Amino acid sequence: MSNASALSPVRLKMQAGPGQPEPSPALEQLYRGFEQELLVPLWTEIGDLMPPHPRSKASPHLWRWDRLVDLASQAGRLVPVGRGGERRAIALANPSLGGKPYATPTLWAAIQYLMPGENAPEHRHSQHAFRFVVEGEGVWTVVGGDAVRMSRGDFLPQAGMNWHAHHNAATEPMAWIDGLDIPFSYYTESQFFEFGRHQLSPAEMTTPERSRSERVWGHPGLRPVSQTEALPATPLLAYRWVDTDRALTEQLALEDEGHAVTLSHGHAAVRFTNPTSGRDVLPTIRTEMHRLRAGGRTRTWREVGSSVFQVFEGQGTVRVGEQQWAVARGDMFVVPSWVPFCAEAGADAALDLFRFNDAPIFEALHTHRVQFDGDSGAV
Ligand code: 1HN
Repeated sequence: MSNASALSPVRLKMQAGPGQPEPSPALEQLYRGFEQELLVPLWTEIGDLMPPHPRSKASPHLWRWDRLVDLASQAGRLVPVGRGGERRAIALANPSLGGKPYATPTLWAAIQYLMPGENAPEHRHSQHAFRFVVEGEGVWTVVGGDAVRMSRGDFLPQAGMNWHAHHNAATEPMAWIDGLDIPFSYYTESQFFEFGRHQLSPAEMTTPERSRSERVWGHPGLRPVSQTEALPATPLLAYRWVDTDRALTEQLALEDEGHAVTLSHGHAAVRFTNPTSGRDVLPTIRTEMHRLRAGGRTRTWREVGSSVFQVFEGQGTVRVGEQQWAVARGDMFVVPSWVPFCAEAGADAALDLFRFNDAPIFEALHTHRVQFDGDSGAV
């Protein structure tokens, strides 16, 4: 028995406290019996298993863009990209998640770097993904044979099981960020991965201004009458900065004219959506662009699920729980589940924030909640 107990991963401690029995030799023996048979009584665990509200294991944390780019460019010189490693992608590891490459318990976030002329080989996987470009241009991502240009401010979703490769057709290196639901897929043991072809065809290596997907789907409010199905993920492979920027600019201009569609005063926001359904672009990931006027601020809120932000432009201050950071272009930070968040633009310039989160997962499970400061916490 002592041998089996020594090998058991279950470790139970007699504890004093409410709901706990009095320690005694008989209780000690009972607990060793539980350990041996791999049993865990609820009364020792309930506080951790069922807290009154989410208590994230993840920490608020900030990564500075200049450090990310500096290390990624060193990797560009030292580490080849090709079959096996697949991508020169360097993940943000939340300091409280055991050194795993997880920005949050559900989300992967990385900087990816491609040198001039380099190709990241074709593959596909069940994880849903997107790219967001905070600076630079010159890389085309080829999704299902459709070459899609990537430029500053563009958002490029890429749903699970689509073949994809990237190539840098320019003379400069390029960096961008990747977001994927890798940790969620990992915990739920739902991943599939396949290698693709070693080389794309010459037709796929072209560099068109507009992808086929944009020519079909990239017309506001218009869909081809032949395409009536509501797809689970967006078929539009690029959401261009010119459109996102105009939508935010118009919201703030309308506010000035007395027709407010802003989230709160001075805080415009848009969500990237699937044109076949009006829903989120990906089944597991929500993506948005927020703009605060110079001197403006968001309300303070918290919500179920975790977010990753990247500063697209401007300067300001963000607060995540007890942490407060002055932020600038490219900086990335994490807001864990149910931790209060607010942001404030600097006095002289607007602040644009790209954010992604896992809200579609919780909405599908009917467990998503948002609470604004001063509200009671409506579901
Ligand atoms: C992946 O395929 C990409 O295609 C980026 O750019 C990051 C991280 C893990 C697994 C696959 C990409 C990835 C990835």
